[in-house]
Amino acid sequence: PLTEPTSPPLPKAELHLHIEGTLEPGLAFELARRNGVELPFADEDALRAAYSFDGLQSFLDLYYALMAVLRTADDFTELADAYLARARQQGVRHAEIFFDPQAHTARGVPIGTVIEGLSRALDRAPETYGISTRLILCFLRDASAEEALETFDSARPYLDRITAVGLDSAEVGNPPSKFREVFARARNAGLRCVAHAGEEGPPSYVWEALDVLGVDRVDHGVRCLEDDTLVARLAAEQIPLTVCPLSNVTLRVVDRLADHPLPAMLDAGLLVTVNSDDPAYFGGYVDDNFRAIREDLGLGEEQLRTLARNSFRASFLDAAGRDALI
Ligand code: ES4
Ligand code: ZN
Repeated sequence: PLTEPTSPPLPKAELHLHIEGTLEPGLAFELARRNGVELPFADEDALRAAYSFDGLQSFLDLYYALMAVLRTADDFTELADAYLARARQQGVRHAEIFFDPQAHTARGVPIGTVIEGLSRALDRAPETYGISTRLILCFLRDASAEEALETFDSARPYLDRITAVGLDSAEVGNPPSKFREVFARARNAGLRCVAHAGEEGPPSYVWEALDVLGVDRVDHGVRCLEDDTLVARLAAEQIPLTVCPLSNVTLRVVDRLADHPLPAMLDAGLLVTVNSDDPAYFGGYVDDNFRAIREDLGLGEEQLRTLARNSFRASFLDAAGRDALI
């Protein structure tokens, strides 16, 4: 046959997913209308035409502009529900979901509105979609360390719904060490820690994420390959890396998917997972990433199964929860 027989997507966990990055143009315009927010685009097609990025910052500019339409708890519930419905179709059984409270509080939306709204969708996700979830509160690394501390303190009433803290936004010039104190505070409160590092930033940022922040996982981390000692450390300790292939192509971390270092990372013995990052912006959800790497990197079924199994191993589920899903 000319086409592969279609098989159901592999069951998997998604560990690197910004909920604000799942805002599709259709929902953005619907919420804009409902909330009386003026968007600087005439229609959905004009918005889609703006989805052309030359690096992380050009994407972030649009990402923060579009989330102006998210105002009420219901908006966040709808956003998360739309993601979960699509995730189920992509084989997702467990999702550890980032959110950026500072991107909302800066616009006058209280952190409680964000967390309550998201929680309403996540709480019913096991029954509605067969997906278990965790929430990861991310600090914006291009804001001050002081603001991150204030954000963490404002989240204290909600910590029973937060599994981990993370670090995202503009990487270069904002090393992990800037956030030593807030990560120490989060760990003292019993939270796990992750951080974006080695996406656009150098290997030294991955070292800092490990040694200064004490992260349990590294988000992206693809630039670790520039430092053999770092690769050896990540492999020896089996520290998970949440890699996002279509994101890396869209944001020009790699020139073409065929050049992506994922196969080299697997060969180096790294605990790699495949994720979608900001799927509304980067051309696909998580199984779309799996299908793209199968086609363009020539990965076989065995390697794809390893990547799916890794996603559960790298999750914050306990051993029993993991075993139930693998
Ligand atoms: C992000 Cl791809 C990426 N990198 C860093 N921060 C982010 N926030 C949302 N998507
Ligand atoms: Zn990300």
